[in-house]
Amino acid sequence: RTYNVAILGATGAVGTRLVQQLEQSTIPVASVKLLASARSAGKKATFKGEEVTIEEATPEAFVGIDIVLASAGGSVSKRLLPEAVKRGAVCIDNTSAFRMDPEVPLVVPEVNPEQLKKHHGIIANPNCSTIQMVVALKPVFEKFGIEQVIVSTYQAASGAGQSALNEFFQESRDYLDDKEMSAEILPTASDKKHYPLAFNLLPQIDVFEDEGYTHEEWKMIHETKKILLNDMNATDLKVTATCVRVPVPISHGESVYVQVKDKKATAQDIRAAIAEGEGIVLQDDPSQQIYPQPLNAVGTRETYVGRIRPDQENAGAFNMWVVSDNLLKGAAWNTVEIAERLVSEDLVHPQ
Ligand code: A2P
Ligand code: 11C
Repeated sequence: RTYNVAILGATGAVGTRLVQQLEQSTIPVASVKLLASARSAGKKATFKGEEVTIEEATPEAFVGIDIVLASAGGSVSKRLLPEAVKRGAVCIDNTSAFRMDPEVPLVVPEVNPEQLKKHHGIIANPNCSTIQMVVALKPVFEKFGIEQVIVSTYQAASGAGQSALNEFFQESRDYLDDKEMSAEILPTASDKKHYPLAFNLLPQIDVFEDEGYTHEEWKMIHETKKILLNDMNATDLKVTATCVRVPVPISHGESVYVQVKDKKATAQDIRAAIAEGEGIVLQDDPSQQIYPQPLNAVGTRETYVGRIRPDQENAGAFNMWVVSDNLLKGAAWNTVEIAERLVSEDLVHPQ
């Protein structure tokens, strides 16, 4: 059979890539509908060489749609995805709107594909920084068990959307032209103060929550537990995070410190397990200065892992460096990959 697909937020940084990834996917697409705000209605885009007119996203727009790929912000998802489900669609949502709902599977296909069977119409795509970390950790978790993860992120500007990316480019030009930089979006549109990212580092992604953690850090902690242990508050896996925005356009980097349960595991064991992990490319050869870099990851679907080394003062603990395209594996590709699995396992319209 074939499927009618709608992309919600089709003009955004992730949305335009959802269109691309769907074009390249194995899904037999009967028709595609591109939805955005009223501001974009009437603009033109293309799908597989055919012109498609962008439409305003309304509840009626989902009539006849089988699969919705959504990336138009949390409030839009909260308002429109239940309407799409009512009209018979399965929705894969890139926002954080439904991720912590116990009824909603939070899925990375390489890590917990079994959760897809439990969906009731909405499947959540995790946060980009969580996705690449759990892809890298999955083979380590399976073979050696994990007690604790301590992660520091180096997150690209595009994680905050197309307008944040444009703001970062403008600041960079202004700085080099000796002009004053002006910031109106980053660190986050939802907070009061704004600072330039160009030639800077911003240790704030999203708004502040309890105990001085940002919401991005909170997501990395609780999403990781939900994906690996199916319990967002699991206590037998400790996770802590520091999330930093860096002046890089696309692809997040992460310094991941992992303490495994099997204290006999060596760095070579960890490297061998990661080398075989699904969706991972090992780039780890210090003698040849080979390690993952954001520039090289852009436009690819894989997660790159390198700099794997033991903590020399703590048996069973390892450092590694993880890089992935935040807009593809972190968002558009993970979403389309979920849709491919739903199609191949006949889970689009479960009985
Ligand atoms: P539009 O371009 O019409 O504003 P990004 O994540 O890059 O900021 O993109 C956000 C996406 O969400 C865009 O496609 C944007 O469309 C869309 N969007 C924003 N607000 C709404 C809304 N109220 N209804 C539908 N789509 C929206
Ligand atoms: C960022 N990780 O880099 C965020 C973007 O929960 O889907 C993705 C936010 C989310 O700003």
